[in-house]
Amino acid sequence: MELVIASKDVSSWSLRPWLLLKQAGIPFKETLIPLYQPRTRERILAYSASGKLPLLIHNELSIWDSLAIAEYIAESFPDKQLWPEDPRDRAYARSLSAEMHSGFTALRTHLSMNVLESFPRPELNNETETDIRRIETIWKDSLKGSGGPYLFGKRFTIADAMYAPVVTRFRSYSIELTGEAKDYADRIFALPHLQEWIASAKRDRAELMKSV
Ligand SMILES: N[C@@H](CCC(=O)N[C@@H](CS)C(=O)NCC(=O)O)C(=O)O
Repeated sequence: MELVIASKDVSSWSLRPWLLLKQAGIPFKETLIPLYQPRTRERILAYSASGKLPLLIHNELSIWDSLAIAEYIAESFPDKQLWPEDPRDRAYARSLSAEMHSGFTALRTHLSMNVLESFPRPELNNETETDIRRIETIWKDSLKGSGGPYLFGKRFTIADAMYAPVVTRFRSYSIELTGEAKDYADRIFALPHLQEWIASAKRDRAELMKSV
């Protein structure tokens, strides 16, 4: 299994399936294509006609788009239970994941991911504030229903992977959370695999600086 990803500092879409595979303990080869370089587009197109990453290669099959990749991993490794077992919880987890995938445009625009940067809380428009509150509510409701520590209970699921980049965004932009949502964000941020991603982003940036 090979996962082709973009720059770890800013590619939130790459982080999602990468973290999912790591948390599930599924071995994979990682291929990194740095963004914003002269040959970036050409290199991505060599893997994906969509011109976007991440992309997963497995048994000569290419799967692109983070959510499609997550679904493929879940189907390929049913024993890992990457969606909740209960059909109602599963439907809810899929809804939350789809909402992250297709929504939160204001948050994605105004609080773009950069795991290596941190800023004082910026002034935000109403749409972004609404996105933040909605995510806080989603986390609190899910944790209340499941008992945590993850959104759907004891196992890290695709829903947790889909929201993991938001955890880093809230930290980068000093967005205060309360109660269970804060504890959840702290727990996800402390995951050794997320810390591994951030450390690797640091090394990649240092390498890139050396080469310019
Ligand atoms: N909906 C896609 C979005 C993928 C995406 O936008 N990827 C960015 C990196 S985070 C990319 O490949 N950008 C390269 C470009 O636009 O040239 C997914 O979920 O995978």
